[in-house]
Amino acid sequence: MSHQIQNPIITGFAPDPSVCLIDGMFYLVNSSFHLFPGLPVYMSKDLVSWTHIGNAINSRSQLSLEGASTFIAPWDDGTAMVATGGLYAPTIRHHKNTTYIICTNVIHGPTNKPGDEHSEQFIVHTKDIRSGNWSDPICFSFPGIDPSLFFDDEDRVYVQICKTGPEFHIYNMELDIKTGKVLTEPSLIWKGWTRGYTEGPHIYKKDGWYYLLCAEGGTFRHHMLSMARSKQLSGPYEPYENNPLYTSHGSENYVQNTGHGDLFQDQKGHWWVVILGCRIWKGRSIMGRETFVTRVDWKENEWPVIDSAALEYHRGFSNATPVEVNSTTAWVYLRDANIDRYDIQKSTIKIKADSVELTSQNESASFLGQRQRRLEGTASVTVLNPQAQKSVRAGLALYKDEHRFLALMVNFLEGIVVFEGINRAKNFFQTETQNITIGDSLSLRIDYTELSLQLFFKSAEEAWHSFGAVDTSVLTDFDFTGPVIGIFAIGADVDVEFVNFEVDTT
Ligand code: 6LW
Repeated sequence: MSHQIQNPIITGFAPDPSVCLIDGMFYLVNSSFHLFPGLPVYMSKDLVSWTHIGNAINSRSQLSLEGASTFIAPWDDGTAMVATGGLYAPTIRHHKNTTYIICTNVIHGPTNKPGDEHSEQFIVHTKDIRSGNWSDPICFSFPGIDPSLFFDDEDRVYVQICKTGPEFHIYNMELDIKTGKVLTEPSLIWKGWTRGYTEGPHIYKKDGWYYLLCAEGGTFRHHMLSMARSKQLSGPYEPYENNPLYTSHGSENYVQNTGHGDLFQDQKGHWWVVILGCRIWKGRSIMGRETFVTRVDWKENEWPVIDSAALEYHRGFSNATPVEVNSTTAWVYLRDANIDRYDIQKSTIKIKADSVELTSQNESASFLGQRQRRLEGTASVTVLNPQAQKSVRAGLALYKDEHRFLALMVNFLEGIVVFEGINRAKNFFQTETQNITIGDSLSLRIDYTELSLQLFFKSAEEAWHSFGAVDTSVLTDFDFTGPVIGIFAIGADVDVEFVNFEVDTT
């Protein structure tokens, strides 16, 4: 199987992957932060072609993403980390006809500053993962992120989790999975190998050993996978003498920041790992954190060996194809969007505008998007003139969060097209305006490559006018999310009609 692998297997905004095998099919889940629906679930029979089959958080009643705002934490070297709240690293496991996803909702507090956040741990489950129907969350408290589930031979369930705060160490506790009651005092099982940001724990039982896989070093340049093992679930865990198990740190590889991963077996019992990584070229990483897979050689009583070849290819070598999406699973909204304000038909989408701006931290702007899946492509849409004598700005945006987006929009009442680019983490603010011939519609287009975005607009019957270009480095940061391309409507309470919204056309 491995020679067919084209990495990344899930392109664009696909961090913190976790996989399980159910009846011969692989199912994979990623973090989704501030996007609703949350926790996208992908399916594959061969690890090569993947389909986005649904989202484990798909009903407004399951949980609130109101705290999924983003803060910017400046670093000493003048750069900054951009941290978005919401749905962090999930783990998917299948046990006795039920599939479980355990995850953390990170809720940023009113000041939206580092330290003013708390975590809610939750588990959702389904007996039929293909149906897309998931339970309401079963919640429990623990000040941490990246929970994982381990079912032992007697059907007892243990959670491994990274305790946040100053620590970032791995704790273990027994849980009643039906009620969310924590049955044992959480106990520290591993501080990690480098003792810096030990997170993303998963336990695997093999040859009488409990192997504990972790991510370390933080999710950026120093990211890595490390491992420890013990004869008992509760420890003590002895670190692997050749840690890290894998890192791209220090290499010149195209795929960098590799870490946070999950080991799994295929139908024949061969081992694999899914791992997070970023494609970085000329200092730009336009897709954010994505999901890669590679073979693992794991001999009896030994430590796993990660086959790095599939992760260490040159730019342009891999023909990674975007996941297949269907018309219902691909759409995303921001946080607690009121989805009654959107009417999605085949080629026409109506969005009710309101006053919430794209810069809003907790409320949800009227925005409907899809994850950017291709490194190069075109996004376009035609906005129909609402004819109401009310001020509305409507258009196309490449959006990462409330501090970072590039928006191309039309205001028919004022007869202008406006480009607004913002990245507060880089002190980048750009606004440009041009007059248009007011007609029944205006078309907007963004052509993107790894290096730049070219902006265009046109009135009906006219040719495309260039509205300049933006360097993609503007939206490359030390961040958690990835690019979403969407349409939005801001202003008076008016229905805005969009025709032929397309993303990633080539
Ligand atoms: C996640 C942590 C990480 O919780 O980044 O890459 C954090 N690893 O494990 C946010 O996705």
